[in-house]
Amino acid sequence: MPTGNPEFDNLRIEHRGPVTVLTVHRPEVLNALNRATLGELDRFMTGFAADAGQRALVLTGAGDKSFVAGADINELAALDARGAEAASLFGQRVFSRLEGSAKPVIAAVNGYALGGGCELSLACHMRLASDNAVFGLPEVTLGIIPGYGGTQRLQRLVGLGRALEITLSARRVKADEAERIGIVNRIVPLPQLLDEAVKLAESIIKNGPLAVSSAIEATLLGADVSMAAGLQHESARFGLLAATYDMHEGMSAFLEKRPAKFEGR
Ligand code: CO8
Repeated sequence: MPTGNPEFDNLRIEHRGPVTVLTVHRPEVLNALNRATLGELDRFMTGFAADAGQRALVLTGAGDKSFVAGADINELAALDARGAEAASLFGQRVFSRLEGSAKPVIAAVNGYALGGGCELSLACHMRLASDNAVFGLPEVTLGIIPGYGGTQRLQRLVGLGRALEITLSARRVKADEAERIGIVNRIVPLPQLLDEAVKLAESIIKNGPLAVSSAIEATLLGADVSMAAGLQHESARFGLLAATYDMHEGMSAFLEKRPAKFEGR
């Protein structure tokens, strides 16, 4: 069970061995993200990155109806131009910390992932969705645009035309369509969602941690740079990994027909 943590009002943390399950917990507003919650997420990421015992993150929302129903509209309604830009930049920075995590980050989308909630899921490395999950970017219905990276990340997953259609029409995308067009990796029945996300995390972290973090970094870089630059980075990383204990351990273990014991060095 996720437990309260005196450090955080709106986040619940559960450690399942080396996998952290982080639950956004504002059920009275379907887990909408206010400034305080974003600040907590920012602080959480600092601790998570530094905690060598925690190797992967699963992110979900409290309850069985909503992952995160967006930025908190009560706060958005009070923003002026300067405050809105600052709020957008702050949220982008926090979400980029998730995306930039050297440890895998998996969204377990358990219902509504709308606006900032959809953008939060897009900043995760992978997305599993429950069968009742609903994605969408309804910002234009409020006279704004996605401000937490949605205009950039959705198109990278589904392509320009689909991203524009979803953003401009503000229509809701149910789980089956989200899977078909590549927003989510897999649909899982709601009662099994969290266990499946943790299992996926476990299947990743049994591999060499330096290799996993390098693969995350090289793959994400590839979304932003030319093929030539991406390939060059891949080779450089490949070279660095060849100098690690873990590479020798991984290869030796294969040749000796035993499981590898990676040490992250
Ligand atoms: N913000 C604040 N409160 C919310 C939010 C939200 N995003 N979503 C739901 N709530 C509240 C409701 O107001 C309601 O409160 P109350 O009980 O006091 O009336 C409670 O949660 C339960 O919600 P509903 O009664 O509406 O539940 P329904 O099952 O009828 O509907 C929906 C669920 C469809 C999810 C509906 O609540 C809804 O449409 N919510 C808003 C979704 C939305 O528009 N999200 C996008 C917000 S804009 C955004 O995210 C911008 C991100 C970028 C910002 C960058 C700069 C800061």
